[in-house]
Amino acid sequence: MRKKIALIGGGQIGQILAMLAAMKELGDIVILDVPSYVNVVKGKALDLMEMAPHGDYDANIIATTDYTDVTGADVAIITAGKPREAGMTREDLLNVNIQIIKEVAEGIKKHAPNAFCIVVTNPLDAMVYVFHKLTGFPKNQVCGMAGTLDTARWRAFIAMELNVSVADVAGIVLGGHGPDMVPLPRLTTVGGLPLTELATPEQIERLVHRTREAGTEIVKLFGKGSAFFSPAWSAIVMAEAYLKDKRRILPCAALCEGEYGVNGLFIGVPALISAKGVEKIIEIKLTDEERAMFEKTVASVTRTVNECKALGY
Ligand code: TXD
Repeated sequence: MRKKIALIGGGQIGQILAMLAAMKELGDIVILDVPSYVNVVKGKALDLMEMAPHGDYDANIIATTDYTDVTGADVAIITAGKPREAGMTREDLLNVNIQIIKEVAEGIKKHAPNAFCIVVTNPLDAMVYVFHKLTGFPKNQVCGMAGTLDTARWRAFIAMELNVSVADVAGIVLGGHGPDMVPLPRLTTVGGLPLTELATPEQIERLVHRTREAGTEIVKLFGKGSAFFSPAWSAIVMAEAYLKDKRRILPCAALCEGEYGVNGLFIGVPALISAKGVEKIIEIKLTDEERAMFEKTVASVTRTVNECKALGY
């Protein structure tokens, strides 16, 4: 029997998720959206069914408003919520998106209690905290997608700057999904060689800054709405790691209980993703400077999570 992928939200990211999940034959796909938009999403589902003959995949793709249709899903990717408009911070979305996450958590808890859940909705680190709290799912079953995207952006900018293949750029970005995320130049390599020897400190500083502001750079260009191709691919990489037990090490917003000195907070850390979900958080020693930056992003995420707590979550 095919696996079942529940996509909660069939907007910009949701539609690309559906296309990629189909093209990778991850399973059958159910896209759930609100009544006022579901006909559009039904159209997207049908369009993707009609793409199958040339896309060379077998998958049943439907759209619905009804959580009973996600019953037994193996994976749930949650993009339901509002995206940013130019001039907005991710935190400006909190009040509206927290209500949406509440509804989604109830639906998934009731109908797909075994799904590996990947939250994408912003403000990411706080929304995954709320989703986990409301579902009560084990911590390995819930994570947030941000670090995988932030790392993709970091790698892409380095490849563009040095004019080399992105395939040869390896690195990691830790911390919350915001302007104080922590790219780690010390641990970044290009063809196995240290970035710190291939780029000047000024170049690295520029790359760090561009990565931190990458989401905002795109929001400014769009005016309304945010990035969708790269976020979708990043979430699919995480879903695939789980479904195929690939044992990938990916930066994810995972629940830290002492790791990196963080307690009770979801924040971007290197995680081993396997058929067990977030099998473990991998800890490494940070330099004093890296630790100071990490503490700053922890403080930002703590502030946003405290806002959720003040609202009763
Ligand atoms: O790295 C990351 N985590 C992110 C996060 C990178 C980029 C964008 N990120 C956030 O993802 C963004 O700030 C938003 O909060 C979400 C989704 O972004 P997207 O661009 O896909 O937004 P859309 O196009 O508005 O799609 C959201 C869909 C839309 O179809 C709504 O009708 C639907 O969500 N929606 C719902 N679906 C189900 N249930 C409820 N309650 C609901 N409310 C809205």
